[in-house]
Amino acid sequence: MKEIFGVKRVEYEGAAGKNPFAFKFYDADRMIMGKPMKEHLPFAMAWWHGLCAEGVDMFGAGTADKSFGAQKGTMAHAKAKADAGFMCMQRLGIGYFCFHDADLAAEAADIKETNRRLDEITDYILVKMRETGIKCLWGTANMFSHPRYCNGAGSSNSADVFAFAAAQVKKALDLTVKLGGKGYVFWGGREGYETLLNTDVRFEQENIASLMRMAVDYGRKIGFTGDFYIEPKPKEPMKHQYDFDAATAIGFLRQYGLDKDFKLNIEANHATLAGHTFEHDLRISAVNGMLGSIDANQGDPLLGWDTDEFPFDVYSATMCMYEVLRAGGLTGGFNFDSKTRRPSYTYEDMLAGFILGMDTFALGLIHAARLIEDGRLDGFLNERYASFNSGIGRKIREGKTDLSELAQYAERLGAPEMPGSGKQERLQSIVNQILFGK
Ligand code: XUL
Ligand code: CO
Repeated sequence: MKEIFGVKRVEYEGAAGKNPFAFKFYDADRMIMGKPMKEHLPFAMAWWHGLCAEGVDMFGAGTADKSFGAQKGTMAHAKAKADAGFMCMQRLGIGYFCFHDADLAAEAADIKETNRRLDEITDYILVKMRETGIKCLWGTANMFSHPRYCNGAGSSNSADVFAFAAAQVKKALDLTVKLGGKGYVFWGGREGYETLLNTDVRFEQENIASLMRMAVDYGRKIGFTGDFYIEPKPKEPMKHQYDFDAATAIGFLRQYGLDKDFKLNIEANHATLAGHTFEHDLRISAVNGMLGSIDANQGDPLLGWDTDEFPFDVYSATMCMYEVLRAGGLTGGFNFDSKTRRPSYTYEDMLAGFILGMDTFALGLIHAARLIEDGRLDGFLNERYASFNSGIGRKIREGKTDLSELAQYAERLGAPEMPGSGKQERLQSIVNQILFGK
């Protein structure tokens, strides 16, 4: 394939550089807290947004040409996309990719032919993986675009649709194992409902869990040793989605005994749609031992939908990396489930989007490490809960007291003093100092 990006390799040129096709902050080998940046930040390209998304929106056709010189829907096109994808990842030094089955090759009229196409394209991709050393972060099945999934996949009212979804999951797992993927994702795009008037919620949730259980059983049988992930999202396309946020997904996984095999894939824009910050959902996942992987994008606070922008919010990236570092890193990676804006339709724009996102996360990592090394935030946290280190506080923590003893203690006390200022403004000022001080 001929060069489409017009640059051989995007290199690190430093913060003062003016070259638009150079990293300003992502310096792959720079050591941060004892590890090179590239190990802290295993970046992945999302096949769908990178190679398939043409900028279509509710009001207009695509603006970007993702034919890559081939006729769309053909196997030649599937291969041209793979060529372009590997070229893009190589230019940027991105080590992983993520895919839906439907991203790799066009769906055929029957599943046998679809699967044959998927076998052919993954053979092709495997060769490119061996040539380049690029790996697969995770795979998944698209069980939300086709009209058959209008009522969901695992949550469909139709047993035949459920069976078809199961067949897709089985194949997507085969492909994930074939490509050596580290994870397998369930994003329940249409696993939810529009109105309770036509919905049996318990029935649907049981069926989703049983599809996931079957996926675990099959995956383990064929040698998949990685993590399964739920990617929570509260709404869009459905009005109510069952995997609302991290806490809801964790409750679901525990209820159905899936928590040993599953972790979470947290997407920034999904967390904000749920009314949380990105870092909230990361923290909830981490404290429950379920922080697996990240879909790195950002939303727009002025818009109420999933805009999937390349991340440029350094403050949010810092808070994200603060959570990731404190959690000891990810077992997965940072998948750019991000796309360029509709008016940014050139291949150069595509490269620029990744450069922006990678630089943003590099800055986040640098700042988060400084926040940890600075120690003032942690110091404050230790101090804040210090009343639990001894005396009655310690007894509470160790479960060695009860309501009667605590009531006697309270009577002796008369009234507790104020609990101590939260000092939020001082802490926020520390963050700004770390971000912008020299
Ligand atoms: C949709 C979304 C998906 C998942 C994979 O909002 O994020 O692309 O990441 O199915
Ligand atoms: Co996503």
